[in-house]
Amino acid sequence: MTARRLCASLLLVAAALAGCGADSHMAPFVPDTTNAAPADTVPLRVYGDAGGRFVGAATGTALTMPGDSGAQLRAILVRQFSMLWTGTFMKFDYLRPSRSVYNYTQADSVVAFAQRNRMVVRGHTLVWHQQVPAWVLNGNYPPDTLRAILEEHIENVVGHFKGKLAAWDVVNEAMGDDGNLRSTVWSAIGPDYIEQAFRWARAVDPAVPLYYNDYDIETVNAKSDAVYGLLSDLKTRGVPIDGIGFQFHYTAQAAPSADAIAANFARFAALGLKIQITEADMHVAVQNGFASAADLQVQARAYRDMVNGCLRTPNCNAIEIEGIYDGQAWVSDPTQWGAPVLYDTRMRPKPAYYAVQAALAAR
Ligand code: 9MR
Repeated sequence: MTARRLCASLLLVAAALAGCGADSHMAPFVPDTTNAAPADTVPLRVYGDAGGRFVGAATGTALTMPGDSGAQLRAILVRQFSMLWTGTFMKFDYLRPSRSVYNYTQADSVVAFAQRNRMVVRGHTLVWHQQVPAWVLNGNYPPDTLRAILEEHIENVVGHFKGKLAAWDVVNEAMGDDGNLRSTVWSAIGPDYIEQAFRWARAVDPAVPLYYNDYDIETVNAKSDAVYGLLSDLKTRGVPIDGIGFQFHYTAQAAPSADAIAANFARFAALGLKIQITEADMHVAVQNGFASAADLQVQARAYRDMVNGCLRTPNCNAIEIEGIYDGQAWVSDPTQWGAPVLYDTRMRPKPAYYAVQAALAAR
């Protein structure tokens, strides 16, 4: 057992050993993951639980992957994480092959898996400009009918999962990259479609926390200013919004500092919003599928800073990664970028894993 792992184990049984966590936090990231197995480490969810924060992952196809690989992936998922993200299974086109058909099979199996394993589920997402089915896009519906379609969707879906989710991403990526609201199929309903979506969701489930979720808003910038203005207005007018999700899709080299994250989070927290990190991935350059050891250290620091940004924000209650292992994670351009999450293609913990673990332990 390395000094670091001994230290982590001691933390599990004696959280009072505060200096132990601090040492882990200050030490350089351990690069020797070659022989490490997930069972050697204190699970991330243990540290998350101790700090009152969920640590989550996107399931991908982990629940159905066959053979030893599938079993290993599910073992990592259950052991390390306390929150699941359903990826595509709760998106509009997936749930609604036609106006009259609701297909809950896959999403229900993720929720059941989570319940069996003492995990919570983030619902994602009710209103998004992508993955809108052709029957909506090409339906040439007048605004009132489109409004009715969205309202009945939210009623049915939120009702189906009532009492079973820890969060709903009610509206996803409504803000354009230029800081103006996107023009989408849903904007034809009228400028109030965002607030109505929150109201319709709240009417069906009074308890589930309702989130706005977006990317490129993790630090103070023109887009986050615009989202701040939007959510500030919603809060002022009593629209039932509980939180904001920050996606955290970055190339590791360009990822923000903990200070920059915490400063931005603070202003949203001051609106009374809960905060979650919802889809984190930190891409690094890859050649023939491999990242350099130096880049994996940069990536580890980027993850550390992200976790610390959350830990410095009392309202930040979840850190979720968009994938479990590098063999199955979303990558914007796989020819140049990759290796974005905490476990490598052979399901071994990477420096980024240890960085997240150390940061959570040192909270
Ligand atoms: O990571 C998700 C990937 O598994 C899905 O195939 C893809 C299409 O459903 O969506 C990815 O998630 C997106 C998320 O829903 C919204 N933010 C951007 C994410 C990456 O495109």
